[in-house]
Amino acid sequence: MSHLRFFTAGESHGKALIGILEGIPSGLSVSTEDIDRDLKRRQVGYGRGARMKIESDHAVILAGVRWGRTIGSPVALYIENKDWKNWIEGMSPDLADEGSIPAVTKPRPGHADLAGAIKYGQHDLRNILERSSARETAARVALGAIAKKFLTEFGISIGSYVIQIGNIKVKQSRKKLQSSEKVLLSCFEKAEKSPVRCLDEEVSRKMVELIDKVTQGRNSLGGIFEVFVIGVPAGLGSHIQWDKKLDGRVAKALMGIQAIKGVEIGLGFDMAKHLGSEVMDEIFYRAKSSEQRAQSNGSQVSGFYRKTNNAGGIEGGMTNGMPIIIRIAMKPIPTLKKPLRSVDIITKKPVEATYERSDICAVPAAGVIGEAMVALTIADVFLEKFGGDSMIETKRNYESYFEYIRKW
Ligand code: EPS
Repeated sequence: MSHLRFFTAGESHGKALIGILEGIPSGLSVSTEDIDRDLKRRQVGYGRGARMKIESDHAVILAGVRWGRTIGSPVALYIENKDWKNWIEGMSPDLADEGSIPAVTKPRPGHADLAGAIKYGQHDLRNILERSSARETAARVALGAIAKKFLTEFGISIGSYVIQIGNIKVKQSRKKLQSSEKVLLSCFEKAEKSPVRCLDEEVSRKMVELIDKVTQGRNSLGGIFEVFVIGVPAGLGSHIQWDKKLDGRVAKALMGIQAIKGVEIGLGFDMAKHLGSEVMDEIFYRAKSSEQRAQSNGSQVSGFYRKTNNAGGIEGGMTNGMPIIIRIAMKPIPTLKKPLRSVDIITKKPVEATYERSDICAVPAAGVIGEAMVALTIADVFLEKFGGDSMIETKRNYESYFEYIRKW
């Protein structure tokens, strides 16, 4: 991140999760309701385990916001872990509580357990699994909600929807999904009503059935979701250096979410099998009246336009003014009731891997986490381009660029 910085702290069954976000200009309206809305969206979703019945996530703002507005200092917040009351001695920072619960010694294949234990010299896997747990993503979603709020001030919105769980997938053509802001928003609205955040009602029903079946079989499921960004002006990110390219930055942010194994932008891997003439988004121009230009949003203000969006809104590491479309693959959750073979880290004898209470499928929640990571990344490149220590200053800089783009 070049303009924004953020950190999270906290263990899954510790007292709380903490998030700190630095770099948001002063004067942005922020309320706990804005944050809690996304925290709630992250918690629901068919396939979640018993833990979500215990938690009801709520952000408490500790710093950086006064009388409803940011003041330019780091925004700090915490989210209480309600389950902590069952772990007071087990997760205690006090030496006197050492040994109050047995050590976890049977690493779960696919989890951070074994590699983390070797790396950090730990003989109780709890010292690894507590932080590698996806519980941490609640703090990222809370910070991402602030980034979303910031982007909304510039007409930029972010959403997501699930397109696959296990082998059940939507049949919608990629072309249709990628070209229109209206289609994307309607997919999002449908997904918000689905128990699995899927854009198709019939497919949602089949996904729920599959989750039930897999729960019976004591197994777990992964899937695929898409995150989109609309209203972005052309010119965020840059072609001039590898680490300034927006596609790379977005992919890094998304790959940093627990269990994410792949990220595609636009047509992604499918592009490889096509001829160049089939997948490049041809360029057209339509002269616009000053009235039409005034009504256009950030992405459509110039006269240039495309009829397709195979690039997923990013060319040469920069936004091109089309919606940004990212497809993300999540592996099945590695914590399984069905015993998997492992080796005890103390005795070195073959054992069945530990079963820690877990989710069966967290793809619907992962979409909301993806939105947060994309929001933080886009807010970062936005501030890189427009700067500003106060919202007034950032808006002035943005509007001057907007005026400039109108002349294209
Ligand atoms: C997780 C295991 C489960 C999930 C957790 C991630 O927690 P527990 O072990 O307490 O049942 O519910 O996700 C969350 C708590 C959350 O808020 O998303 C894991 O091992 O990664």
